Amino acid sequence: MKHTCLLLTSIASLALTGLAQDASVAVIELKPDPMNPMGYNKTELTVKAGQKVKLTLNNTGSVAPLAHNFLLLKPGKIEAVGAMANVMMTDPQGPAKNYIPDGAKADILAHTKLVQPNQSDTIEFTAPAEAGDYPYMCTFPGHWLLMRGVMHVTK
Ligand SMILES: [Cu+2]
Repeated sequence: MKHTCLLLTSIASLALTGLAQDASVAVIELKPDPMNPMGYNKTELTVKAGQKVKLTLNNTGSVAPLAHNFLLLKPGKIEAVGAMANVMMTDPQGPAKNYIPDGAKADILAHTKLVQPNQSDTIEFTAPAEAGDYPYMCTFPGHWLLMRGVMHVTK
C-alpha cells in the first residue's frame, strides 16, 4: 500500500512538472487602452530572464481605430528610437516598414508588425538574459510619447 502511494506521488509530481513546463512560457496580450487610444492597456510587464515569451498585440476594443505596433528595446533607447519614429511620419515607405526605423534595428529586441484596427499579431521571443527594465513602445509616429511601457526582466 505504501509503495502504491509513493508511485502515485511520483506520477503526480511528474504531471506537475509537465504543467510547469507549459507554464514557463509567459503569455502576454497587449491591447490599446480602452480609455486612451494612444496607450497600451498594460504599461508594466514582468517576465523572467531567458523566459520564452508569446506576445499578442490585439488591436481591438479601442474608442478610436488606430494602427499600432510593439517594439521591445534595449534599456535606455526609447528616446533615440522615438526620435527616429517621428522622422518616419514623412517617409512614404513608413507603413510598408511597419514604422520600424531602419536606424533602430540594433536597439530592437523584438517587434510586431504594424497591426491595423481589429487585427492582431503574435510574436514569440526569448526574454533578455540580463535582468533589468526594458522599454517597449509603439513607433507609429506620434504615439510613443504616450504609448509605451516597461518590461521588467527578473532573475
Ligand atoms: Cu500606437
